[in-house]
Amino acid sequence: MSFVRSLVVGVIAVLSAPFLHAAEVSVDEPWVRGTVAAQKATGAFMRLTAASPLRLVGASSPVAATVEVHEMAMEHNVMKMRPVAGLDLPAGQAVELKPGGYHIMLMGLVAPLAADAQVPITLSFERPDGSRLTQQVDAPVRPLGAAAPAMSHGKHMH
Ligand SMILES: [Cu+2]
Repeated sequence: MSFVRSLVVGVIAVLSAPFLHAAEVSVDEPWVRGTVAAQKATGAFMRLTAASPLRLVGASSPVAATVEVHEMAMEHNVMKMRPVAGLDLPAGQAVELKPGGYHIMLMGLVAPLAADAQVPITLSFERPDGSRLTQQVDAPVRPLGAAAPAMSHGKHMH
């Protein structure tokens, strides 16, 4: 009887595991920098907080042929960006992906990203045991140089 019960509990734990994993990482304030006509690449930014240690190992999006995790780093006194194999997310600690720092690079854009669009991005994470999970994010597009024009135009809108 107790064997059957522990078997049932075990099966329930296995079945519910994917649903628990869906909330393993919270994604806050995702956004993508808007692009102009000939531009083929842009960055996606967000704040990631993992409940338990995870590693961001990749991403994909239908709007871009190639998606990579990038970092900004000084190389011979020049700020450059380069792909990284992964970005560690310590448990309970918010990790910021922002302009000038880590970001998700969308390359080979299939079309310009207009300011009101939503960009679907699938994030891939790896757990310490090597297993993977993915999470879907819808990131709104912010226009290039949004802050300054929005403020200067504000007075004329009403
Ligand atoms: Cu980049």
